Amino acid sequence: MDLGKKLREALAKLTNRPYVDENDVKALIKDLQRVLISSDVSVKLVFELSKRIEQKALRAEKLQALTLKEHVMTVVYDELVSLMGKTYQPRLDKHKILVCGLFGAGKTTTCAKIAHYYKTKGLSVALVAADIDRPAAQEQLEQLAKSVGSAFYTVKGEKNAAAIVLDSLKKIKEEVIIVDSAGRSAFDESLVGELRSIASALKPDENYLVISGDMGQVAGKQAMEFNSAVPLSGVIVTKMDGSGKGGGALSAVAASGSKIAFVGIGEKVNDFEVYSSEKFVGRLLGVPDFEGLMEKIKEISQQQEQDTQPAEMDKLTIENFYQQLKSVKKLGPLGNVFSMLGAVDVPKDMVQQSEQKLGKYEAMINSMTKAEKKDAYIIKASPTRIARIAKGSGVSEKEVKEFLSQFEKMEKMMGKFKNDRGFRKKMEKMMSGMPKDMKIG
Ligand SMILES: Nc1nc2c(ncn2[C@@H]2O[C@H](COP(=O)(O)OP(=O)(O)OP(=O)(O)O)[C@@H](O)[C@H]2O)c(=O)[nH]1
Ligand SMILES: [Mg+2]
Repeated sequence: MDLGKKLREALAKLTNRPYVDENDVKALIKDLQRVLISSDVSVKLVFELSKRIEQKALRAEKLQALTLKEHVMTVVYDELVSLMGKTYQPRLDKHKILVCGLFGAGKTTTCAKIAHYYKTKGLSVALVAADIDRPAAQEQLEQLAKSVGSAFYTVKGEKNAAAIVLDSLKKIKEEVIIVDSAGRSAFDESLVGELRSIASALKPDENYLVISGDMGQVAGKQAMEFNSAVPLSGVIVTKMDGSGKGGGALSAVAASGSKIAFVGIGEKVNDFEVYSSEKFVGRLLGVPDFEGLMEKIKEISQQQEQDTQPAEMDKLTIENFYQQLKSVKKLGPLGNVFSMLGAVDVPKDMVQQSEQKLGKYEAMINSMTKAEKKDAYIIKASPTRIARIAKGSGVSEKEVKEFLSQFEKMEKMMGKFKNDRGFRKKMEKMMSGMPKDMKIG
């Protein structure tokens, strides 16, 4: 999604820096504003969001163990999550659902998607075609019902939607009942009248409004209009796969006070998800489990603060490099770590190569003696040591040499930070340099 790429680029500017200060945070906020407004998030919401980010990021107490950078990332994440609404919990018992919306929003497709969702949860499902405007609409739903394996009900030729519902209710034995209704080109009295009469026949437990994500912030106004006519229990935002305005639609619906229940992310029946703002924002930022990752970073840095006496870090040795290597591994798949560190959209094969490389580093280090781990130069000076380590770790001698020269580079980088600003900051610098340094040259 476009919004995601732009957001990741904006955050990368921040995360690529070894340290961040107030100006960096302000620049980030400007970038965020531009990105969000271009995705049709309302200016008012963006303005409120930036004010809160600025306040929290620069003024509020940050958690002890977090650097300013991590703190800012967390604040941005939290604020985006609350901008994009809450996480929905669909009921999993016997119930009746009414699906409404304007022309072409994706109602009929969505009915089939909901049916499929409940089938996979082990419930029996009935689809009811109450779109009386076009015979083709009933056939479309009938086909879809077949493909998801759910029951199908309608009354062919009946021109009263409520009558179709009443007739179907008499026959239906299934646990979840989903009623598809007719759209209109605009929200008007005739639509309201029809929906009210369907609702009084069906007495729905859930009333979902379907809105296409490409409506952008207009989705908020539409949700309010429908909600005042037939109280909604949630909004389903479709076509999130194809729209650069999906973020605008979600934030506007959330701001209108409606819940976002599900999102449609494609044309197929399983291109459908229960809505989770955490998941949505995590994906936008390229870190699916953002909270988990932050949590781990925090734990590791706390641990390291306890473990490391600054004196030990005056010199980088293979031994303490190995400790750091292990810390990086604890953060989880490298792809996630890269995006956290601001290496935006690193190609998959490069992530894989780096994973392999880390694995090889580890094997090589495991084949080194204690003395070698303390002083890498004794390896460099001795072809027999190089040969032994290569053999012991199953890599080529060339790879051992490459590792040593890589190590030397890192050592130099560390030297620049001699006048200690704390171990964690050094490590951070090293880690943010890592994706580049690990390119296989
Ligand atoms: N890419 C994408 N296409 C979707 C999604 N949901 C629905 N569509 C497509 O949107 C078009 C309209 O979908 P329908 O389900 O027929 O919409 P509707 O609201 O029932 O339309 P009317 O009954 O004519 O008002 C179809 O081509 C669907 O395949 C989605 O989440 N992603
Ligand atoms: Mg339809």
